[in-house]
Amino acid sequence: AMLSFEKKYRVRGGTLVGGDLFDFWVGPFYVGLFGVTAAFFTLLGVALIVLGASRGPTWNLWQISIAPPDLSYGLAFAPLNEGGLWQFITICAIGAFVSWALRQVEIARKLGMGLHVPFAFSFAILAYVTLVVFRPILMGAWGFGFPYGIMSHLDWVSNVGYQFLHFHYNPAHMIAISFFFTNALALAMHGGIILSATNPGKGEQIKTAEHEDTFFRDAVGYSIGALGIHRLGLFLAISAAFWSAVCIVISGPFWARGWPEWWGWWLNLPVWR
Ligand code: BCL
Ligand code: UQ2
Repeated sequence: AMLSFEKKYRVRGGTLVGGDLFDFWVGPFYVGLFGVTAAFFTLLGVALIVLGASRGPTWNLWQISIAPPDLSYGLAFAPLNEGGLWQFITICAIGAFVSWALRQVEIARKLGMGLHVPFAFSFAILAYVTLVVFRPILMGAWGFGFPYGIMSHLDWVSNVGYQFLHFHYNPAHMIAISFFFTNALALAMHGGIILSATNPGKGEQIKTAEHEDTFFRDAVGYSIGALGIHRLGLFLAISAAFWSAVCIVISGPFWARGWPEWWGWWLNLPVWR
């Protein structure tokens, strides 16, 4: 069923390409050209994953893994069974993610809204593309991408981490983690204050923005404000993804030794020497 306000907003236009061709809805979902391309890449990608699993040694969901080509293939196409599937699946994944972002743009344009959501999602895509395209290209082989599997991708993260001896010493990794944690703090504070203000005691009135401001001024001497907290949250979340992309793209292309050693610049400052 359609919600009472939905009909009013189901207007034509706002499409980037394709004009009116796919400008319609299926149930609650807006379609658009990019809905079609997103569905296409998703279905094809998932089918290729199932094909890869069928050629693998197990149907155990946790152990299924589709690996990138051996490093010896460099940046060439590999045979399907030797990483070629991974290459096609990667193309499908990027096709689906980018389609999804462009569909968000079309919906936002249709509604006359800002492009903040697709802008934010593009940072998640950036992190993914950095892992499976930019870094492998900079390193000279698709084999530097991570394998598509639940346990296998964890093994990859652990292995790559230990190749750099102690990944916690990667300065961009430090910044990324700090943004992730601060983001959790900010969302916990925000979710907490909103629920506390909208769930007053029995018989009491719902509390106002001034109550929220006053709570934080009493508690920590400062309130960032109702609009401010959303700007802060978006900034923290985007920064977390951005610095994640930075931390992995510099590991190898920029710094090929252990990360603890990178901090030699500090010990070598003239002040100490
Ligand atoms: Mg580390 C990376 C935190 C310990 C080695 N590490 C990361 C970062 C993050 C992090 C900063 C991963 C997030 C990310 O990239 O998001 N690491 C972290 C923390 C600790 C930690 C908090 C900790 O100890 C408390 N790391 C270690 C130890 C090392 C180590 C010391 C291993 C021994 N770490 C590494 C390595 C890497 C990281 C190696 C990385 O490569 C990774 C990183 O920075 O990657 C960029 C970005 C988000 C994405 C990539 C997701 C993209 C999503 C796409 C666009 C959409 C998906 C849609 C989906 C399929 C659809 C689902 C449909 C559903 C129905 C809804
Ligand atoms: C706030 C405010 C909100 C909020 C939150 C705050 C009324 C409803 C959570 C408090 C935020 C502060 C003090 C900034 C914290 C900074 C960091 C880096 C975590 O003031 O306005 O709106 O939800």
